[in-house]
Amino acid sequence: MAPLSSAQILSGLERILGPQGVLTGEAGDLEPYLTDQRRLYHGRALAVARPRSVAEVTELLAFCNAQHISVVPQGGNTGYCGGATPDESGRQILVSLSRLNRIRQVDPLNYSLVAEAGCVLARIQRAADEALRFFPLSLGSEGTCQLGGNLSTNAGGIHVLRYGMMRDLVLGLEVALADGRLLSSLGTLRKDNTGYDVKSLFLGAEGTLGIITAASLKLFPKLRAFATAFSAVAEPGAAVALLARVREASGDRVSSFELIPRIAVDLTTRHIPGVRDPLDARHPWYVLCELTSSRAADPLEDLLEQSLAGALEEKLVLDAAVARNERDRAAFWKLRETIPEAQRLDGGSLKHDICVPVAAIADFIERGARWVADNVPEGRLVAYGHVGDGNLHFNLNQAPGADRAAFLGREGPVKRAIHDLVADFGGSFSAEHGIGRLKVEELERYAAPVELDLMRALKHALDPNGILNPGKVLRPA
Ligand code: FAD
Ligand code: 2HG
Ligand code: ZN
Repeated sequence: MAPLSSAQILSGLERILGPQGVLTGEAGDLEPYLTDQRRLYHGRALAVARPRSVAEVTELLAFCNAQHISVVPQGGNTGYCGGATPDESGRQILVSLSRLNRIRQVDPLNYSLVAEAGCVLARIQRAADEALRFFPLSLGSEGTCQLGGNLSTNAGGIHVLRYGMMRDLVLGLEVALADGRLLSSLGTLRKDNTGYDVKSLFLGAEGTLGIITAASLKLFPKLRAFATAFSAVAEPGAAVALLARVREASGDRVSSFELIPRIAVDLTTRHIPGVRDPLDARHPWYVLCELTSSRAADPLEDLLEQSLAGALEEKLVLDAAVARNERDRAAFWKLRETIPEAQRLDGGSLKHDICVPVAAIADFIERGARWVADNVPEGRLVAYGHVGDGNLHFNLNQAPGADRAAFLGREGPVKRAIHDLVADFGGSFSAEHGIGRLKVEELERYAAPVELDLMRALKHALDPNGILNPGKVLRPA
């Protein structure tokens, strides 16, 4: 079969999607789609396809599969691993799901919501809230990232401790397969043990096994009571001990527990307008802890204050500020959520999204920090994140006065040392951001051979022509 010319491919796309559904770059309109959010990759694409219906997605895939044309799905393009960026060939079709963005159903009695892949996460949260329900996935990028991207990266964020990751919030999926068939499994059942859990294959698959078009999601009771504290601790071990204590004392109402180092307070207060240090004195580490409940009258503030008072007495906590109103609470969260932006504004950074058992966090940070101090004089450690899940963003920022290119040039050996240390702890080199293009080699290094064989077999079974996001997660066969 002779390959189609570019003009033939474009006319095939226009036939399926209509002229409005295909961008070709003549007006420079492809640019925002071609660079990943961390600016690690810049790709090219023959066209951006913008389907508006599920039928358009399946037809598009049937066409691309028959013609052996690669497709790269893209949601909000906020991913951290270059998964949504096309390669440099200029032959791939980028499939933007942004126009497939209806909320199909909100069912408060069933505690479920059905939405299409292109829905922005914040819109799903709002729709749940309007129905007096709560959708727990929450990320710094929630105003931009889309459901399809959240599902395909199995996103984590700040509520995993209580509600789990994206995978845990899914009841059903609708997926367009490589050959154009539709897997329609959008049920909202809580129990369904009928054979293999096929839908789970697509969660965290980063667009390499199918294009997700919609999902049915779990909802929870709307949250009506909050207690939030910003506490100083001497070292990460104290944070972990505090978490265990507050979980017990509060009847397990902790929904977020984030570790923040002093350097992150310095970076955010310096670079982000309106961010202030909530405490008077400087301390080495902080914890942002939030308790929540669906009962407005739950005495969460009392529970939190009692726990903190005991911890202060025992010097487990050195100082603490409790949010007295929604403004305080928003200010604490702003400090936490803008750490990535402050890091970016401060210069080059090397990022490691790692996970170790919660109980091993302190030991890991101590060994990792020592290695960084001894081996990377041009970098400074900025280790923060979802400590309640054992997930740290063990990042390094360029030290003041260091040469950006020289610092970024250390990426390979730094990554190797940190990920090897993570492996020593039985941890994960990718806790919540996925593999994309960035971590293909890491997966090959750290995954068990049997696991890699199974992944390759699944990829071949579901995408025999290798058209779905090739080169992401797995090296092309
Ligand atoms: P994209 O970047 O567009 O795509 C991500 C991957 O999914 C790509 O491989 C793409 O091909 C694939 N994909 C997209 N849509 C589909 C679809 N419909 N079907 C099949 N494949 C698809 N992540 C966390 O987990 N936790 C955090 O706390 C967090 N905080 C962040 C904070 C900031 C400021 C930023 C910028 C990012 C953060 N992220 C976080 C990373 C990112 O927001 C998440 O990975 C998010 O889930 C990506 O969604 P997206 O729509 O932007 O996906
Ligand atoms: C967060 O938790 C995100 O803020 C981004 O996952 C982490 O930039 C990072 O390393
Ligand atoms: Zn994170």
